[in-house]
Amino acid sequence: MPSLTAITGWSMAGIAAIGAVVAGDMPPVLTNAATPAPQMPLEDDMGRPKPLELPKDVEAKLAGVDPAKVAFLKSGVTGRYVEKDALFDRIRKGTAAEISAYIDAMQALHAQVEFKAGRDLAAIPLDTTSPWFNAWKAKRPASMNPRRDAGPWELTRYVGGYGGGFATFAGAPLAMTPEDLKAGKVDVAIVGAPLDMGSGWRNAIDGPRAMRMTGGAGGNDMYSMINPNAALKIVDYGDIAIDQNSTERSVDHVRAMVAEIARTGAIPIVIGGDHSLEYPNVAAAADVHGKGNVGVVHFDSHYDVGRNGVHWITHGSPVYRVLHEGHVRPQDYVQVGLRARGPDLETFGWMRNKGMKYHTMVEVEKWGWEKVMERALKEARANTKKLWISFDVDVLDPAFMPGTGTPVPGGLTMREAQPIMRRLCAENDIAGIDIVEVAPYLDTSYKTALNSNYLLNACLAGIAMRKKGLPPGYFNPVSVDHGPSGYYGPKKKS
Ligand SMILES: [Mn+2]
Repeated sequence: MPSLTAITGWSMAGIAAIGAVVAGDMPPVLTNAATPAPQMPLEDDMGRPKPLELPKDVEAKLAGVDPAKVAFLKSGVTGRYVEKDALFDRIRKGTAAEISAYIDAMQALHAQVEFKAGRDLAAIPLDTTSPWFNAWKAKRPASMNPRRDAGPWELTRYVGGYGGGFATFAGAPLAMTPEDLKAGKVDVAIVGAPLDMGSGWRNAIDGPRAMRMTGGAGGNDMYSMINPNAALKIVDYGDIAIDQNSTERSVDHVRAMVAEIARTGAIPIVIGGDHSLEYPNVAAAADVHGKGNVGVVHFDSHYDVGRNGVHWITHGSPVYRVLHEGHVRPQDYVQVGLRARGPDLETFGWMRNKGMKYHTMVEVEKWGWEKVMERALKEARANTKKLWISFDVDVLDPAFMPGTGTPVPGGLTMREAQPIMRRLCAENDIAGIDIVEVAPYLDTSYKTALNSNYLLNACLAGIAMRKKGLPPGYFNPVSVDHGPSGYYGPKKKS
């Protein structure tokens, strides 16, 4: 049994530390070790009911009430249904009969909410007699396909530009098997994963389709003057099969397919699909490169460390699953752009105590994007051998990214997102990338898919910059400045 301090989760020192942060005395570089974090309950107590202490006068008022009902109040489970001050007020003002009826009502409610064997489904049943049980993910054997040589093949008919054939990610040629990736010495395989059950507001199923149909992912990056399509061997690896009625059934196949790409030496870039994908994606990277060898930069307006949900995996809980299963060490997780309603103070404390790094829009508001970006880049470089970038497009402001299931105002601009993506890819050994929560039909314009493709282009340019050995923060001198007048001061060697 944990101590009471551990259960209530807060010490005075912890509250004082929060107070100092609120007062604005935070140094520009803050490490979790340097500022005391609030004391945290054990992981399994997160979000669970905590015992409720009754004030003396409330306890006195309950003197004649059935002790089992008083014990129910003290267990703290009523916290889900009524704030404690409202509960105390009701008891102070109520007659004995009213108080008794009030507690009866809460107990009746509680009996409906929690799982009850015999009444509730403990698992979602599947029809195991279906002749199609695994057909959705069963691959056709090579001997049933037309004969061809292994390697990527072009889907364009013409030599100039791209288009005129079939739409692919970044206008890249197609590959279908690991043998194609190996034969083509492929650097980057972009694959769709139209998973769409992990979010309450749908359409991420069309993310891959919209990004293939819209331009922006391929071609020259003016910042580096590198054309990733020329500098890298990029392919479109098709879509990964998804059971559209079950996230739980889909994630293991996604994990196997992402690992299949990574084992050939190609970098998998997964186009979602909802953010449940971060779990199988990062797990796949850890399968291939080893647990603890992969760090993650998680771009999102949401923290995605959801726990205690009914479903094993949703788009609100992939980070928790990755950490809980030990694929990534908490100190190797860097979150950027948080600004939604959660996490609450208790969960912030949990994240800090774990050693996770988070960069909220509050931090950006106080210190400016440039400083926060440099700090996140430094943490990404310091932490890991390999880096996975999980980019939930809702990290961007809805002005730039309206087509996403859970938009939150006050987000990043494209001018902030492109440089950090280019640099992360240029400065790290990339294990893989996902770009998720693109739900194009929630956007009456084409900018959601366009901006997502430009972010993909920034990643591809960054990967190409690293291949060419260009230094951190490199800009091409020709595109950065029109001539030798020295207007911006003495020229630096770049
Ligand atoms: Mn997310």
